[in-house]
Amino acid sequence: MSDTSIHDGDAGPGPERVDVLVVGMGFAGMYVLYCARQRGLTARAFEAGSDVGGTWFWNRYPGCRVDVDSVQYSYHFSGELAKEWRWTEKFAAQSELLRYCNYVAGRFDLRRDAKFNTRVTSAVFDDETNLWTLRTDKGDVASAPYCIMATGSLSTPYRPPYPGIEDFRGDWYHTGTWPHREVSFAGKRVGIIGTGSTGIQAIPVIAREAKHLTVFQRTPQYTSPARNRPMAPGEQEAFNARHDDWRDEAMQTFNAITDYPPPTRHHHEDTPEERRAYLEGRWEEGGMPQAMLETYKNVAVDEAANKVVADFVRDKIREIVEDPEVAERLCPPEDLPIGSKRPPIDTDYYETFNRDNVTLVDIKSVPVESITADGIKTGDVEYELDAIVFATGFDAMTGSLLAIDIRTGTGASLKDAWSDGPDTYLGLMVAGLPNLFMINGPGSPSVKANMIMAIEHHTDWIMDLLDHLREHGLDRIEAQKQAQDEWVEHAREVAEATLMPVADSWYVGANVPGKTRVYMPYFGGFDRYVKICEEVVADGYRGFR
Ligand code: N01
Repeated sequence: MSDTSIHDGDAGPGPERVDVLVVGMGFAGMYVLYCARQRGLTARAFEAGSDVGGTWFWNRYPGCRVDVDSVQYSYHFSGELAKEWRWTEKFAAQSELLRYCNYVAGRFDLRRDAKFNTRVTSAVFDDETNLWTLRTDKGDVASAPYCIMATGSLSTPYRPPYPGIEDFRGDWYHTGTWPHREVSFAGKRVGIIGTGSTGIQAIPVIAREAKHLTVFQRTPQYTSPARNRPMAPGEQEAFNARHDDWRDEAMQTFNAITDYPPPTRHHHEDTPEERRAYLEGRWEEGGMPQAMLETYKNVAVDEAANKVVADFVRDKIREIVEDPEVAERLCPPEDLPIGSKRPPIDTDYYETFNRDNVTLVDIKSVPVESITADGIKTGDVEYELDAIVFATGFDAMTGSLLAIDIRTGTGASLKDAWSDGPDTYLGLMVAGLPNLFMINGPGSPSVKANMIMAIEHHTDWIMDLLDHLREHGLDRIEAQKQAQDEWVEHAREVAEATLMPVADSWYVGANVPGKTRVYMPYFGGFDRYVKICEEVVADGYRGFR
């Protein structure tokens, strides 16, 4: 325990006592641990997986890769680290991202304060001692004045409860908990349910290996080419040379990503021919962020602008997919604005449906009825399969937090606080739960930004706050209910001014039956959010008690 720590550690038997408890050892938990140490705080992290990596530890499905440029989807707190690491592809594959996480953990000796293979089951705050106590499924008990939830936004897999899964004689997988061993689909008849970002990455890769792939699609998606490629000679060096400036620049953008110039024109300023030529150019260019959403001004808010881009993608589908019936089935419906579900980018997604060994099944009109011993049954048809892949997503943003019994000794609980939706103040704290912080919580830009930049911003902000408390002899901080209500209202207004909440997406919790429908991420922009957080501090931590 360093002499600058907030609380002295307890010697002797009993619960472990540190300054900061951390839940999760993905990108967020690792950075929290690093920062805590830098500030002279002792910390204990728990992680359910057997090692670091979070999302990149669990999601090992075929085709899994990031869709923010690798050089940007990296830690940026250390220029040294940036110089030491070399990405091999524009959009790194899962295995490379996991190697990076391992490198960072080793480089900063982060595993020392983490316990793996251990799931936190409860977090209880004692109002008298001001201590959070975590309990785990392995019997650990650890206490600290502060608890930081680095549990990830997409880390509780969701699988539809189709009857009969226990009868299935083949193998089945969820993409979010993919086995840590080679899975071979060679010579097999595979069925995949789900065509979100995950399915769209996995389908072309599985189709190349399997004897036959049947794709069960509920909602067709808009996707556009990633145009992934190896890093060019000197590209990493050029990025590193501007690393510090890049970071400043990224902080002033909507999604903490640079090098994708924002649109400069409205769609109605161009003739139909000019639009077509311009959108073709963007399609050829490929990449993120927001893919085709950032082509013309106001595509995210204006129905007419949105339709221009959505129609273009529908035309591309009809152009690429040879069978007109299959093409129509792949076209997203007119009432689904492009971008209202998270826009994926792909490699040969639509082209995959030209393969002889791929079948597309519409499960919106005829839903999956059951899993049988031999496959999947929809209506009168049974599809015989040797393996099933569930690419059915996550109980996003709230699932992992609500899986932990989070409460205070006086009866407040996260479950009650969020019974009508995940209200937070700035996505950082929840009124009634003192000294408990979230990284990338609902109500923060999180999934609408470069997640690593958002992680670093949240963590730095929290660490500065802990310094502030220590400097002022304070040991307790809580979000005020009124400030929280105002933030929730602001976030709601921002989202509802756009077309984003229209879709039945995981952003609004619509993928999980019974979940309250609320647009969970903050869609006001990362730059605006960072500014608001700065103003809150300048106003003496406005809205916190
Ligand atoms: O999950 P999803 P995901 N019956 O929820 C279908 C990030 N990510 O794992 O659209 C039948 O988007 C569902 O159908 P519908 C990224 O943020 C990033 O693909 O609800 N079908 C949909 O097709 C992403 O958005 C990267 O009608 C059901 C699919 O399953 C997030 O993770 C890569 C169903 C689920 O799509 C989640 O993506 C991958 C049911 N009961 C993921 N329930 C990169 O960085 C669900 N579906 C590149």
